[in-house]
Amino acid sequence: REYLKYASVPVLVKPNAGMPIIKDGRTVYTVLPDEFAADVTEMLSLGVHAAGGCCGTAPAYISVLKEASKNVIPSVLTEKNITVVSSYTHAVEIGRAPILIGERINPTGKPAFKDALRASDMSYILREGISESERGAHILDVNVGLPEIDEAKMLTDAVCSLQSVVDLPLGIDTADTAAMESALRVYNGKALVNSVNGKKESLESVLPLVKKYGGAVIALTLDEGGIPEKAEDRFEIAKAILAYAESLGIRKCDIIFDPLALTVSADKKAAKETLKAVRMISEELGCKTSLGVSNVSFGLPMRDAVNAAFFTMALSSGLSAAIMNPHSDEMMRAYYAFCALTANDPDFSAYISYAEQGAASLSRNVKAPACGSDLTDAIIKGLKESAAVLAAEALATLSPTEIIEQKIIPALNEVGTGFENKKIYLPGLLMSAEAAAAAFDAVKSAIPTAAATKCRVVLATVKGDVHDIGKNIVKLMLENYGFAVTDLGKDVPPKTVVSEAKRLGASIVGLSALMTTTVPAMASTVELLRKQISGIKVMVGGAVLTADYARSIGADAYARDAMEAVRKAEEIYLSLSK
Ligand code: B1M
Repeated sequence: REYLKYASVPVLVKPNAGMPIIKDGRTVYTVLPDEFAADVTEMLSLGVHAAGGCCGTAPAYISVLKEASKNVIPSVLTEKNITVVSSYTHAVEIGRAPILIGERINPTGKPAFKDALRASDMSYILREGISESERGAHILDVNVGLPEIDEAKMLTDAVCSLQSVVDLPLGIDTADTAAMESALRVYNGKALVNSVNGKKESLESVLPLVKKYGGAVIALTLDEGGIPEKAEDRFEIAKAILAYAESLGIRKCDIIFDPLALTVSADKKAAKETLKAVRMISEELGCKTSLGVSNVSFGLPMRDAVNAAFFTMALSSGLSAAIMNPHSDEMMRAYYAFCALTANDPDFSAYISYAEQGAASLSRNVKAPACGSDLTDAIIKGLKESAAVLAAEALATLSPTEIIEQKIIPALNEVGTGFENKKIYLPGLLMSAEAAAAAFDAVKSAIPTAAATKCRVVLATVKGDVHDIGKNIVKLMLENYGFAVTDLGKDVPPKTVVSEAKRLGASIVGLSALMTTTVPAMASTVELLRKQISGIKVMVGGAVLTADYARSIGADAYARDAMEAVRKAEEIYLSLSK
């Protein structure tokens, strides 16, 4: 129902035969053909345009579905005419409640940001993005233009990194169309393109990209003649841009006009003309509007006060979105008050929450709540460089093992829970894993290495499983206690474990598995080891394992954590030396 409400394109469904479950070591599906056909036929009746079957369905499912749905009349596709931009996981509609576009990822007038760009310091950009999102921005404008850097590369890297740690849609803000195209190619979702204007060159270079990659575009009402003084003339430029965009097949709802806020101290009528243009474009042209609000106050003291007043006036004139600084309390107050007064915040919950908790309350768009120490927080937020620096700093007060146990593992547990509860998605999980690995690398070097005087251990994460952070910690601890360790890596087939253990003459094989779905691969690896290497000792571990399960698959030892892995390996080593 939700998809159909918004989609102007055909909706196709291809469901599984239910959720998979593991039974006797095999993946099985519990929904039967009749039940499957009934559910999918209902979806077709609601307006889904085509359907099929994915995992767990067999030809019988499709035959029954075909028969059950034969009288459903295919629905007619309708144009929904809503302005939406989206990230990988979230859509933001422009044109209902006013939308805040965070302006802070922009080097203009910020020497520290410029230095960060010159040093390719992505953490700086990620921190800005996270903090804007914590302050309540709905979309993040991303501008990394600096003459002396490769803007296409920097913009593309910034978009890739930001969309992994923040789930807000991004505005791709550049005057360089090569950079724009490169960033649009990697963008996951429907971007806000910032911007096109009425000049022929801009129309002909930007709008084809919007058509090709999809997106909503901010269109500035200026052309070869500059910015017209009068609202009526800006309105004419808007009409011309719209006509050109429509001739390329871009939908009217995907053009958001920015009639340009000019500096009021230089021209006292500037604000009034802009507000008039906002009204004309929204009422007469029926299009959405946006403004870079803060331009209005250049040259004046107490700029935030002027900005906030102008922002409120623009919202009253029909403004749909503003590019603004979410860290400005005056702007945020104006925004929440406006929403409360115009029934855009019907139960006043956003207003009251802002009033009660201020900045702290506005973490709703961040992929995970802030928590614990800075290192823990950096890992949760997926800030790789910061995590490495903070881990190295933490060595001043904590031992490497304490950092791993008290900071890194709790952060990963928090991220894992967020992932399970669908508050964090896979890109976020990956960024956090990378940040954890960077922190781990930073503390690793502080652990003294011992000479390998004990027996050889071959370690592997089992086939089908790519989780190796825990196994890497186990490796480090075993080495630290004098074992000679060969790490076969992750996703290792049973045959490779056996052949390498044989080739290296290992006394102990250590296997790690983190998922219920890969535990059977651990059982088959143990089975093969038992068949092919007599006397080999097997130790297993990983979050999903239990001592009982370890026994049931014939392992010699189970270890809950890395320290226990060392103790169990020492017991085995002593028993072998006797
Ligand atoms: Co994924 N993941 N993950 N993941 N991931 C889990 C395991 C999960 C529990 C998250 C969740 O849903 N809550 C879930 C598994 C559910 C289940 O089966 N019960 C899950 C899933 C579903 C997935 C994917 C399928 C997601 C997807 O694609 N839709 C996918 C699977 C890919 C695959 O393997 N085929 C996936 C991918 C990933 C990343 C790549 C993003 C990343 C891994 C990066 C990497 O390892 N290089 C990742 C991460 C980071 C996690 C969580 C968040 C953290 C795992 C971790 O590193 N923990 C995890 C949730 C969680 O565990 N809280 C989760 C810290 C580590 C130190 O602990 O590994 O347990 P651990 O190791 C401990 C002990 O267990 C023990 O000692 C270690 C140190 O104390 N130990 C041993 C471990 N091995 C041992 C071996 C021994 C002895 C002790 O002897 C040899």
